[in-house]
Amino acid sequence: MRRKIAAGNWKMNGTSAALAELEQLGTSLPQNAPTVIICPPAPLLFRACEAAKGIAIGAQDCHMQSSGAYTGDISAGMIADSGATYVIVGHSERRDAHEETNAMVRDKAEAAWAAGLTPILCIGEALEDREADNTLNIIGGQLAGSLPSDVSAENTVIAYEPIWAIGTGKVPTLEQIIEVHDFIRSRLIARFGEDIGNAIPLLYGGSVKPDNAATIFKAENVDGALVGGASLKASDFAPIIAAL
Ligand code: G2H
Repeated sequence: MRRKIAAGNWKMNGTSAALAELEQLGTSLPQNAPTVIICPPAPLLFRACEAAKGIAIGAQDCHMQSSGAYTGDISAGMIADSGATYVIVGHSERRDAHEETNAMVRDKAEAAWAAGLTPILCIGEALEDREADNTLNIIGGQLAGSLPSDVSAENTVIAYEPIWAIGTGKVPTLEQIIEVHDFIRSRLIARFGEDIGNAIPLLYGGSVKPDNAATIFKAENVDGALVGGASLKASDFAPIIAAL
C-alpha cells in the first residue's frame, strides 16, 4: 500500500491571516487522514509550522547550494530550520519563469535530501507537447533528467502536472491521467526496480477541485494530489482530502 498524500501549494498567495485556514484545516482532519502537506509562501514557514496540527509544512522551492551570495533565495537548510519537512522542486512555474532546467531540479532535490527534506518533484508537458502527441517523451525526459539516482520511496514524492491544466480549470480525462501515471510508474520500476519503483508516491496536479477529486483518485497510480487554488480555503481542501 502506497502512502496517500494531499499537498496544497499556496503559490504567492496568503499573508499571516491565512494561517487561520491552516488551523481550521487541522481541526477538520479525520483520524485516519492521509498525509496532508501545506506549502505556504516562504515568509510564513516558521509560523505555519507552529500553527499546523496534524499537517506537514513544505516550501515551494529551494536553492541548490546550502549558503552563499544568492540574494533572495532560500536554502533547504533554512527551510528545515523552520520545521518544514517537504519542498516542491521543479514546479512548471519555476521551470518557466525562472528558467529552471532538469539538471537544476535534480540538484535541488539532492539539496533537499542533504537538509533532511522530502522533495515533491514536479514534471509535466506543455499544451503543444500534448497536441503533438509528445507527452510521454517529455515526461520520460524530465524523469530521467531531474530525478536523482538515490531515490527511495521514503525520500521522494513525484507530482505529474500537465502545464495546460494548471490554474485553467481544464483537467485531463481520467484515461489521460491513467496513461501518464502508468507510464511514470513503469519508468520508475525500470530504473529503480520493483520495490522502490512501486512504492514512490505519485501525485496528480492541475485544477484539482472538490468536484473532480474523487474521479481523479480512481486511477490506480494516482496516490494523491498537488492542489493549488483549491488548497487556499480549508472548506475547499478538506473535501479533496476526504475523497482520497
Ligand atoms: C498546479 C496546481 C498546484 P492549481 O500548479 O501545484 O495548481 O490546482 O491551481 O491548478
